[in-house]
Amino acid sequence: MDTAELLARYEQMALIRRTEKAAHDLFLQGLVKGTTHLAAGHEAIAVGASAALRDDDYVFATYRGHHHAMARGATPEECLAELMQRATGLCRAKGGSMHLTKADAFMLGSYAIVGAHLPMAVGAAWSAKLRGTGQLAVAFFGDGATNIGAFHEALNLAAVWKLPVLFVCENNLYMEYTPIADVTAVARPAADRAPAYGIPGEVVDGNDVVSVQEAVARLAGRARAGDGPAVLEAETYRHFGHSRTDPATYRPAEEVERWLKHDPLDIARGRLVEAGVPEETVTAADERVQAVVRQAIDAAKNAPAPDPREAFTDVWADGGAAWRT
Ligand SMILES: Cc1ncc(C[n+]2csc(CCOP(=O)(O)OP(=O)(O)O)c2C)c(N)n1
Repeated sequence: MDTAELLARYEQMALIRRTEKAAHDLFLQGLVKGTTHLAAGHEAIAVGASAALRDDDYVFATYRGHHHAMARGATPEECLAELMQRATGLCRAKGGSMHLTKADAFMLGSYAIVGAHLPMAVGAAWSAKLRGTGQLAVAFFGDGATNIGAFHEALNLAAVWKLPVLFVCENNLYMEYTPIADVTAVARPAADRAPAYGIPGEVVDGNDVVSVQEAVARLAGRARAGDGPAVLEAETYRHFGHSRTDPATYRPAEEVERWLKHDPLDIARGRLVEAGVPEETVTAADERVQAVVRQAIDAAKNAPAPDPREAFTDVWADGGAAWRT
């Protein structure tokens, strides 16, 4: 990856980080209702993977999905406005934090039922294979999803039909509050299960955007060539608690400290400096990001609430005609 590309990845990760921080602050101000599952710490997985995909590849995420929506082109303003239930939100205030969706960029949603979207990604991959479009489907999910039946059903069918689908596990060591290691029979909850279905399972440093991009590019190339699905387990750590109300006191202090030192932004910044990019160039990227997010916060705060007459638009594929009659 050349330095211009790496700088672009850094800037996109920094944009996600700042937007997540803004979401956190806006929640504390009472402007974001419901809850939020922030992806601060997970940025390199979304940014690295997205850079390795085609624009028309399908992406499916979990309720911890702000980073995936943004990696596929959603703006901080659209995301924050959605979290604040504004008419200008990404889903016109009908999705909220847990359901960010950008269908026009083939990002087919964020799902709150753990594991539920893995079979959907398999369906999208099956459709792409039948239509011969060369598209891939990628499902991003947490380590906890690997103990859900849908994970195993999805891997099995994807392998049987040799579908162009990637299963990317964001292993942040914890489910809600439970360490994944306490409830899983194998050390690598996603990668160690893949061989049982005859598909490759790899582990990657999920905080290193370069490693993630390279791994996804390789596995995507393989899947597109007709060699079938793969599992990629990306090791990472969340900077906040599971959701807004969780202070995450169950995590050992030394573990938190170790992972905070292995920050995706620091790693990318280190790579840039090592490659000879001046510190000021990186700082200028940080400043651009700050300005964009500041403007996004203002715009979202000033945006109107949705018109109640739009309550039933964009809800059914047929506009609701069948349901109403
Ligand atoms: C089928 C199902 N069971 C339980 C829950 C409640 N729940 C929400 S998030 C979560 C933890 C999932 O952890 P993981 O898959 O590791 O993802 P992370 O939150 O760490 O990103 C649980 C159990 C749910 N949403 N869906």
